[in-house]
Amino acid sequence: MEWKINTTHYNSESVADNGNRFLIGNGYMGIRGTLDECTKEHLVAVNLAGIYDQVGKGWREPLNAPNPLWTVLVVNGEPLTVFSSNVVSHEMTLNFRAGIFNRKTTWRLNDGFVTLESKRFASIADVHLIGMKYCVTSTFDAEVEILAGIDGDVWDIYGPHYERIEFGYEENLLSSEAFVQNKSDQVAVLRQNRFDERQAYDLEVIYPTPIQGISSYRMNLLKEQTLELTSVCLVYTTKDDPNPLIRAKNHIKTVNYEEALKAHLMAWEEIWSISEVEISGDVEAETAMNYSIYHLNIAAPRHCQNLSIPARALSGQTYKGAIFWDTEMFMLDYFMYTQPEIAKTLIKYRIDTLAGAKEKAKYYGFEGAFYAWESQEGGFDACSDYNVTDVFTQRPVRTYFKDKQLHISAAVVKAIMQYFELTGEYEILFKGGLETVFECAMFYRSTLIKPIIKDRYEIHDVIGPDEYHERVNNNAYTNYMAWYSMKSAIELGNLVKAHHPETYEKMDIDFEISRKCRNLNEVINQIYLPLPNSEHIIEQFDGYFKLEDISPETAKSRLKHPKEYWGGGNGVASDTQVIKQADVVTMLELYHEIFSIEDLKANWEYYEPRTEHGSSLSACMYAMVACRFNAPDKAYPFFMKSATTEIRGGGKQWAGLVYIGGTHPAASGGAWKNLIQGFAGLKFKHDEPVFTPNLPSHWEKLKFRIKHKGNVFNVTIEGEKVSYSIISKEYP
Ligand code: IFM
Repeated sequence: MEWKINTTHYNSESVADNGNRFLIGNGYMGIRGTLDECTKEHLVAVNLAGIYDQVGKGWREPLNAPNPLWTVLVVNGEPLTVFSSNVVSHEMTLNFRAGIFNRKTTWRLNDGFVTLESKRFASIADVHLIGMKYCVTSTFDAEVEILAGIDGDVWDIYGPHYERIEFGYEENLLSSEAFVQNKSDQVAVLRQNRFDERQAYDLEVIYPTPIQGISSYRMNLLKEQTLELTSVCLVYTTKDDPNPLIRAKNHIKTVNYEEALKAHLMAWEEIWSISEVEISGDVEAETAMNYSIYHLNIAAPRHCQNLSIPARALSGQTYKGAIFWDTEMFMLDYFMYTQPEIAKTLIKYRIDTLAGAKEKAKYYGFEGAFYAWESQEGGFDACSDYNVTDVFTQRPVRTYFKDKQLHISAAVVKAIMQYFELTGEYEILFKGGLETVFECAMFYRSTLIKPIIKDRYEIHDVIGPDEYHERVNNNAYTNYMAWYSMKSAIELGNLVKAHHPETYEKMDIDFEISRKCRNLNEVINQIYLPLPNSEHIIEQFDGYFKLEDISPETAKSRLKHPKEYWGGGNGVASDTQVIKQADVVTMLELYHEIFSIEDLKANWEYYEPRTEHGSSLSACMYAMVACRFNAPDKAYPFFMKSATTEIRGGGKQWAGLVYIGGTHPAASGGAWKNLIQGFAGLKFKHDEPVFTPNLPSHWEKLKFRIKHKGNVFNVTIEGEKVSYSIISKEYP
């Protein structure tokens, strides 16, 4: 397969989309796939992980750093950009095996041709570092000027976030220090420019003024010679060091472009040595899947131990750079089975934001921990009470995602349980994991109500994964997840107590909470868990079957405006059985072992035609469940929909004037789940992998690796034949 994507033309309509498709990154930052000469109009962004700001009443969003890659070429006084009318050819490529973005553009001038080739990488080995090489060749003797600087005119959705930016220079080192409005946060960016000294260019340098971070390099370039500029750039923030500029300046003394590139390539090879998948007989699926894995890795935090992956990864400020259930439910498995240390970091983020979740529970009158629907630093819930704007009145619409998606805490429980089950590592439980599970269980306990006329506990007034139906009672997904969370608290508490009684006693867990958790047995046996009816169908929530039964196409035909919101009070889906995304089907995937094949199939067949798949999280759950009832060819189109989400691009980029595009790491993670847990049917039993292969009929062979308790398993599946070997025991 080709480890490259490319485009050979430039047009303004694809700028937003290409920014995502050609994204590079390293978990610390994401750099949108825009060209050297582009500015904020082209949605240039160096998007930073885990550092946020709010301006006035705008949405709180992550910071974009000043852009240290801004470079413009001027030849014989004429600026040459991709927008110039004399472009003869243009190509933009992403090598996603190496995490390298390239561009090559040729212009025709009066005296001949000029070609610019540049490449850049966001080092995955040293996450503060960006490397760039910029080469110019001309077919005639030319006077060349290169403007190379740090662009402080930063693109924001709800900014501007910086009250001022101070620029500086020392020889070939440019610096900028951006000060966040009314806060002590700062972002420091350095750019060190070096020209290849083997060439004689008569270099004249005009250094920048303190209000502008651009150097100008003028030189005479002889025909057929190549001018080569390498830039090493660094980004630090006050999250890394109270004085990020000094830290960056110390760091830059130790780096060199070629060595940095080598380390970056080696780090990517290490990632691929565990992550690469081979699908013989389906090059489209193989390419899309590896490209999806690339996207998961450029978003994965490697530089710290308690950060998570936002719903739009590091592709920009969309969705407020916030963490949703997407991480635990869709992305975690990939990391669990390939780089468990990253899975631990994602979970640690939730453990470390427990205080925020407890505060939220209290605010809404519950006990325990109610995690943020859109979580930022400290567990702050960035979700607005008015997350949608009415297209007709332009007024904000009251939405209930933040207050009613109770299922979010259960995703955290599931992640901790899964991590513990697969690693057997008690340490994470001792260091906050058990307390987090207890607090989530307490939360669900406090959401239970017992109607006087019924002898069971119910959960009312919620939103399930299908966000089009708000404030419903007994959403099957939510009830099962609440039950699971409480059951997990009992089991985990008992386990820790039995195996580590002394540590358990010493743990700083509220005595009353641990007592209540141990006594949850009675409660969980009385929680209402909706069961399949005589036709094997589980009702999504109380009264769902009585709603108007129309198809998503009919709902769509009722729209009076293409961008109208389908859910909420007046939505075209709200009073119908049309759902936004997999809901009952997601629950069935999680608990497929307790349901029959008939149940799985019947619900799939009932709900799929009623699902709009309006979320990129939907298709992979349908693919999973189809594999569970042994219908891989039915699963295949849904798998492909998830796997090709990023490579295909497209999708909605704008809502009115607000940019809503970005990458979809949950779809990538979901596609990986389909491949490994769906088609290959992987499960671990007593530390041994067990497979129930269900490959699509046109696949000849599937090969992949997984890591479990330090062992790396090399797996090959051909038809029903599975073979695997343990190729290394890397970790103790
Ligand atoms: O978490 C999802 C949600 O389920 C549907 N809307 C988008 C969110 C972020 O991906």
